[in-house]
Amino acid sequence: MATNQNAYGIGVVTVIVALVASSVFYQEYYLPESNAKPQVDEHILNPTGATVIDMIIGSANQDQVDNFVPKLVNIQLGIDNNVTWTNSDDTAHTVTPDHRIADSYSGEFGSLGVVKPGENYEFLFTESHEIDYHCEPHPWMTGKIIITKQRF
Ligand SMILES: [Cu+2]
Repeated sequence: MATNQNAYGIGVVTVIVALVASSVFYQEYYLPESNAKPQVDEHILNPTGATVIDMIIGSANQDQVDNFVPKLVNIQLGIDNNVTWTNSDDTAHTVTPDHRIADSYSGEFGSLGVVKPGENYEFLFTESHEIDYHCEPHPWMTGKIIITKQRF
């Protein structure tokens, strides 16, 4: 009888140890991979370079050809995916996507209000996107950015 109880006790302890071990494994190794919060590569969070798109003087004038300069920008994650729009004009502008777009790390893309003269709008892209955007008060001001993964 005593032997049977000991064997039973060892069985229970074994099950408990197995449960604790699998729970530790789950929390330490499994959860970080499956978490909904995006895990972004360090080199994407801290790219080597930066991209600047200038809203040049005279951008509010419909007859002026250039406004967002450069108008088309190709961006690679880990290189120049931190983008700043500078307003060098004497009029307030916006950076507004033609269609709503959100980066799963940085959130909704687009300036919340206007970017006043001398002010900036900055956004860190962490995923591939192709974005057509414009200025809300001056819809003839348009630009495009294409963000792609780095090719090794
Ligand atoms: Cu504008």
